[in-house]
Amino acid sequence: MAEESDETRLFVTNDPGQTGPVNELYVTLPSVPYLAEPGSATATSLYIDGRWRAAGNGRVREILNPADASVLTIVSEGGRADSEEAIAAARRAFDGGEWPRTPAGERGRVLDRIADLLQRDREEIAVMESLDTGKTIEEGGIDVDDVTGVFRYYAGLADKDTGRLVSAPEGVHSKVVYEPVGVCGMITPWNYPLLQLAWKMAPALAAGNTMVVKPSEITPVTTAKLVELTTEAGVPAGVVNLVTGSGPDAGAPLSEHPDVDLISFTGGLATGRRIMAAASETVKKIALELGGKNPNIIFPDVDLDTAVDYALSAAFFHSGQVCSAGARLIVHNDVHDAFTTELARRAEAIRIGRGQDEGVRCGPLVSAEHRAKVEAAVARGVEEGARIIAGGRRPDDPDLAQGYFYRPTVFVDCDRAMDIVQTEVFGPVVTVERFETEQQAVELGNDTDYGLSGGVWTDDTARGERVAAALRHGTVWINDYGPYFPGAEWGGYGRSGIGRELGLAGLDEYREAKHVYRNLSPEPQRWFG
Ligand code: TXE
Repeated sequence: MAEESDETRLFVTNDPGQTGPVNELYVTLPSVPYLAEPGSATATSLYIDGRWRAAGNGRVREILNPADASVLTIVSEGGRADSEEAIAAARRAFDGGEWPRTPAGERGRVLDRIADLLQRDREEIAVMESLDTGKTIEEGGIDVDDVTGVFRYYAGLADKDTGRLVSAPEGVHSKVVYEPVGVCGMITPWNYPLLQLAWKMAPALAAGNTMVVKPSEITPVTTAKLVELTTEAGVPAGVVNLVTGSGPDAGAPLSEHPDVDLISFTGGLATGRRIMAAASETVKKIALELGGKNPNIIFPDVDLDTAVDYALSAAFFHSGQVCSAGARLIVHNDVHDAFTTELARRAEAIRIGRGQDEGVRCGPLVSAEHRAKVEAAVARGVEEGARIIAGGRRPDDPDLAQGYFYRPTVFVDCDRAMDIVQTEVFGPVVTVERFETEQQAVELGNDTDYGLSGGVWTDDTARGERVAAALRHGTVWINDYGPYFPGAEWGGYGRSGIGRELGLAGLDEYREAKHVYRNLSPEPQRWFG
């Protein structure tokens, strides 16, 4: 095999005893006890008050590999009663437990340990994420590294800014202190299960909160793994609780229950609205990230080869199942034809297949239901008069017939009023509109109900800055597309959501500011005589 190479090679196997040369890593699923063997009638993937256990009603769910529809593992299908138990455990751990009272620096050290453990198990987690979501193992590894960085960032931040003295009159001592919000509900989607949870969990833990986590019912695998790592790192029982199960059964109680103080949700607009409405009953704090339809503006003065290259990644990375995907290209008239011809040529050449296979760049879509939604959106686009110049179909390869694959698709002749231009498809589908002037480009870029992110490509520095300033989006990339940093806030204008994740604001979401005022020598005021 590859003995001469220093690189570790990964193999997925069903045989738990399988071993090979030192640089070959064999990963089995389930390799952790809470993920049950395919075919099992029981599973213990709920984690409540420091104990892995089955759903109260004993129900289980099959988790499918989107590349071939085979059963990867069996997890517990938690329901309302399980979520209520998890909320009660988190409440106890907050009201009387040690975590909120642990010095912030010590909490930071625990977060650092979580980061160490993520790196220790990097390869295993990358494979788990790849098998569960369909993304490539390489992308899974990138996710683990990004998430490690997020835990390290909040580990460092935990004790850096815990309050401040406030200017006050003589004889008064006045300070603002930051305290954890309380019990946090965290509901996450299926496209970046590990990453989306880490963006919530790391700052919430750093600030001293307790939590109940509800991952997407179709991709719970790495969430369970991360929860396990938090325990290994020293997070006390009851602080992190996990309920696997459906949105309406296991998720809804988190947004409704009076003992939950904050709900943080990443997912679709329709569910976000439901959660916001439910949370209003008890006036919870809410943080919502609800996706986008993100413009990527191409001026004619850029190197087209580079711009096409980045446009492909922006649109088709993780098969377009990315909230910040550059799904809406806005291309200057002068370069439109050359740009789209090259874009289509390269889109047709993208290798799609199983995320575990060497050289694959696009894996399957996450589920049969989701592919059906993408196909319906493409059909609507055609009806509206947009023209497909690449993709628009499932792959021909018979080896991929059982999986939920869809070819990268490029639409031209698009108009801003079209549904395919305005509605988030969340698949490998990009639309192209034309513009002539800078003002038109900005108008089109802002002509969306969303406002999550956008890109602008130009060699003119001043123009790049002008357009970035004018775009009403939470992140704008100039001559790039996609990078984020743990220290830079992430979130949306408009219907892309409420609040920010990452950065300083990402920590503030999970803190209450309390003003403590002390009168050093109180004397009667005689206001009432
Ligand atoms: O997401 P849902 P879906 C977009 C994308 C996609 C669309 C729908 O356009 O096509 O959303 O995807 C939980 N109370 N994004 O239906 O329903 C659910 O169990 C509480 C953008 O798969 O939003 C899961 O854990 N929770 C996005 C989570 O909500 C409920 C990423 C997200 O699922 C619930 C994914 C309820 N009533 C999809 N109903 C992004 N912003 O990145 C469902 N859930």
